[in-house]
Amino acid sequence: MRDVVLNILLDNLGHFVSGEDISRQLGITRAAVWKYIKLLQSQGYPIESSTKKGYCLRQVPDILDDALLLRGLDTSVLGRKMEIHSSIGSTNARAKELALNGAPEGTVVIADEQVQGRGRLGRSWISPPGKGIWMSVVLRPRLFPQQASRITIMTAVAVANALKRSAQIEVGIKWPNDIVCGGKKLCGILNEVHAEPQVIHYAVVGIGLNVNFSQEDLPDSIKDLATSLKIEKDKEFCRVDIIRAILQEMEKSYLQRLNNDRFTELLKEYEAHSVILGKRVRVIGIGSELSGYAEGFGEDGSLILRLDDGRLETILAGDVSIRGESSYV
Ligand code: BT5
Repeated sequence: MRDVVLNILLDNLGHFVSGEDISRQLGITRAAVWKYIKLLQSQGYPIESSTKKGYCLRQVPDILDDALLLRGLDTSVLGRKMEIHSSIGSTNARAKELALNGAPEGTVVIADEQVQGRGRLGRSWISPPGKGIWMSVVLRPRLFPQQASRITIMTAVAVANALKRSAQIEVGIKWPNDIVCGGKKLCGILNEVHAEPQVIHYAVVGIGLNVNFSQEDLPDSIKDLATSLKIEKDKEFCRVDIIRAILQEMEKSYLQRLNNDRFTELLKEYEAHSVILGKRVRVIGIGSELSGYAEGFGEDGSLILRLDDGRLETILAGDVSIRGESSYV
């Protein structure tokens, strides 16, 4: 009932609806309507009430609420089952737990805050409340384990397209798992796969996207390398709009472009966004480092590197980091 009241207010955003209209539509008393209005107000919805005119939702607040998220979400798989937490250790850890227990493909876990947000190789991901999108999606792709990097590629392209559509921002992709803007890291992707030699049981793809951090909000450890939508566009964004766009873009690619010939098309889009293609880069692995020109990307999501002696080396995404010759990109 609370969600229905919210939806009526959203349908009339910026306008008053009388308590009587709402009570008639829902078949509940005006006192009951008032109870839901008070509940919504206490949850952060800026609802104005007037004895004469009724109730008016002034604007859509930046609240992670499934009723808001599901409004206009036209996916058939991704986000059809959703868990939203105000605070959690890591959404990837939670999504893996759900996947192991048989959660359906497309299950999404979102948190306002992560207290143990994770990057790759045990690195940590800074995820304070209200500042970003910390989200994980359970997938059950029909891919061979050695093609698992395709999931990261698909997700990076989806995030880039979604940001263009919902935040009017052009971003670049830094292989294997970063989305960058102005040479700084805006978003990181963590793709964790549970597989046997021939089959992927599930993949959990985590997206950490900095949204409403101002420069002063960034902790010292990342202030020189990270950016946010707010820093880049000089305004705050409503996270649900961006989450919705990401899920829609991801689903399109996931269902149509991951397995078949159309992956080549996806790879072309990925290359068009790449900030390292044709550039000289350093590939830093565990205990090793290689330099060369980023010449292209393979069908399995690998990086093809032209070494100084002319040989081509194929680098799997796994556990490597990329740096420009003297900087992050
Ligand atoms: C990544 O790792 O870039 C993957 C990050 C994935 C985070 C999401 S949030 C939802 C889901 N749940 C999780 O627990 N994780 C996923 P990596 O390439 O290893 O980069 C990690 C490095 O990025 C750190 O060592 C820092 O230097 C930097 N970093 C940490 N927090 C950051 C932030 N908020 N913005 C930009 N850079 C950050």
